[in-house]
Amino acid sequence: MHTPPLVLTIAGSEATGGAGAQVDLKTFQQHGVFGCMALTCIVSFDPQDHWAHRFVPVDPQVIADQLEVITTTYPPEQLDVVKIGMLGTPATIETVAGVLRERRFGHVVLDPVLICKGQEPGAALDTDEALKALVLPLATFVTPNHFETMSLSGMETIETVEQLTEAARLVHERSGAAVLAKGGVHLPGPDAVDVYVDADRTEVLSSPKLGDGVQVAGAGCTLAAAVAAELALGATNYEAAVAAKAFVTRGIEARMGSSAPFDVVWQGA
Ligand code: PXL
Repeated sequence: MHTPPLVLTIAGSEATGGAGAQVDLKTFQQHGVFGCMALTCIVSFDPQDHWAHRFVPVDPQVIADQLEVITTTYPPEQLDVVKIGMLGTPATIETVAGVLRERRFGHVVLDPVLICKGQEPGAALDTDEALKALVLPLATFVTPNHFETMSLSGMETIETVEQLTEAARLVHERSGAAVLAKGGVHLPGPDAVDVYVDADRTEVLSSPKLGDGVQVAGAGCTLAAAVAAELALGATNYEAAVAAKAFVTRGIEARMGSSAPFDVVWQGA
């Protein structure tokens, strides 16, 4: 009998396979980790309307049903790591937060998806506020991108590594979680800089910017999923951050193009 580590993802479907739960499961498999999933919403980009997001939430009762059978099938000693991606509505957030309070996971990796590539910022403030109030305090590891780091820290500008570091510290103080704040392509200079902060250490992680300004979707989902997989394999938070960044960098180097206006990460690199 095989006994691989397990990870649960609570995330949305993105039909083309470039983001969301599809990316999570592929990333888990690639790490030799068994994945299970509670689906929160279904996103279909609209090719007739500039790939805008068409978003349909899953009924909160159906989300609760999925989480009930998953947590009953796999007891805490078997399933101790959860990754949280797109939740999408306050009702979904309340349902998920309720389950997280009941079933205490050792690791709660939160990718605080506030908006997706191409979406207008500020479209759903009540959802953002619910995520900050109900899920952020339960997270043990958070992976905000540039925009999300500004939103979670309250800082209005993040243009330097020092500002990104200060913001990551603020998010750590607010949440108690380990924070991997992603500067990505938003800070000037040749490197994609991320900052890792936990109670004991602050580290700047740099790698060369890739892609000549091409937008690559799914990097955030892949990063957080790789962090969760590494934690399930026994890594520390910091080790997981370093390994996940390397995994995403390889996946962006090997990215896949399509008729969509953005490329996607190849998790199989
Ligand atoms: O990349 C963020 C993201 C997460 N989850 C789903 C998405 C997206 C962006 O498109 O569709 C389901």
